[in-house]
Amino acid sequence: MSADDTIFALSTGFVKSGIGVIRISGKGVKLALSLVCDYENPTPNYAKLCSVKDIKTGEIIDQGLALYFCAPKSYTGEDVAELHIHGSRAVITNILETLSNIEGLRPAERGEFTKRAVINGKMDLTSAEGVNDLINAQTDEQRKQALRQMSGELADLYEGWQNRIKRLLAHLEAYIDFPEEDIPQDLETASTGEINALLKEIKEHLADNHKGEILRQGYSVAIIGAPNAGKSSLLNKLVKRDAPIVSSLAGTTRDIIEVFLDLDGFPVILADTAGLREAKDMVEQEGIKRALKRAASANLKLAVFDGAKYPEMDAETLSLCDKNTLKIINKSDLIGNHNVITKENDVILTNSLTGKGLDAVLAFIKKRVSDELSLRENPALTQIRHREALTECAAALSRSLKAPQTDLKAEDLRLAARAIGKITGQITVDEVLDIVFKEFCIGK
Ligand SMILES: Nc1nc2c(ncn2[C@@H]2O[C@H](COP(=O)(O)OP(=O)(O)OP(=O)(O)O)[C@@H](O)[C@H]2O)c(=O)[nH]1
Ligand SMILES: [Mg+2]
Repeated sequence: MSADDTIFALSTGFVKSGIGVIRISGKGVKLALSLVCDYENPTPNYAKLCSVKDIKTGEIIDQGLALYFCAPKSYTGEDVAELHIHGSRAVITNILETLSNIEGLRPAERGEFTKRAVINGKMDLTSAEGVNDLINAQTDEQRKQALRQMSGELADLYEGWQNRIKRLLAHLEAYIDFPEEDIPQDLETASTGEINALLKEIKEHLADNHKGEILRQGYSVAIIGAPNAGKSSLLNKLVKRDAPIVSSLAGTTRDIIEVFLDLDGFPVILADTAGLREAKDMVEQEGIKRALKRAASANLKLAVFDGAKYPEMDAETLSLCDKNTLKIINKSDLIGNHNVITKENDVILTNSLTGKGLDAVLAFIKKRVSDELSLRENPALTQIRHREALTECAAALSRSLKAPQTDLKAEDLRLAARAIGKITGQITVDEVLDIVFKEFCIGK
């Protein structure tokens, strides 16, 4: 597998569709166009109607448009061609097969087009991640975040910090070259001030409650409570379909049942869980273990209590309630004459048979999610690897403040700049590239 190979792949989905796009990138693009489409000396950025043929038999497979982009003015920075053909399995399979018969051409790996774009300096690594997030965006807020990242907002922020560190380093290095000279006091003070300013900005960026990562992965809401409280009924009513089974038997739900919701553009993963109790049955015990685990990792818990038992409230469920919990008393039709104190947003009464009270539950979730995840001026970090590298950068900056000698201070600043380089891809460790691009689809 070499970076010199010419790669090709279907860039659109492998489903029956009006048009399918096959992309080719590398030195062999012109050869491929001449062999497969009889298209010699292709004109850059121009679409030409061609017959696409099997290079072995000469049989015409399909007719379509061939586009040519001349290096370096292409997505990958190499010569690129796109064949816009009919999106049938037969056409696509035949064309991919005939391309693989051309010497020097091979099928692309996951994300290999974008990886080449990064290697050829067309985009940085965070923008490449933005491309992948944009492809995977299910909601509008995810799309906006991905687009900002793809357009380079995160790269600009990080490169800005890196340039400031490099500037400090340059000043220090000037003095290291003249070891007999002490660093003048004003340079020392200025560099301490700038390092503290950088540290403040980086720490603020890190202390974002994982907003960008949650928006990317989905906001997790767990429905918990005693058996038969009506958790599954509540979920079904909230998502307006029959997802989990509902029954009057206590202990119906065992596994975690997840349903994806797009709430005003925010991605929410709503999870129904097994009812909490002392279970004897092994399967139920496992289900409860999973329920507790999900409750612990969820961004928000909906604690459902059985209104038929009110004012008694399940003790185990109560013990799991914290500031990230909305208490719901379900079966409000069976509460009777008890006067429930609902105070503002503290408790919501619902009836999962009629749907009464569920608008208030949805409104509560929407407000929480949008308060927690709304994008601000600065782009949010979206990947754990950004967090790790920035933490490393901040640690190096803190060390540099305490370093007893100029050369040690400079070394720490060098490490701080390097940590940021890992995020943007200036320091391309193969391992990092592999981690980033294995998440991509083939053809991108
Ligand atoms: N009267 C009344 N019955 C309800 C209400 N919500 C659910 N039920 C009934 O309560 C029973 C239990 O409902 P489920 O939704 O299966 O309860 P669950 O909490 O998921 O139970 P487990 O899966 O066993 O933990 C079913 O017979 C529902 O029809 C409600 O608001 N009012
Ligand atoms: Mg259930």
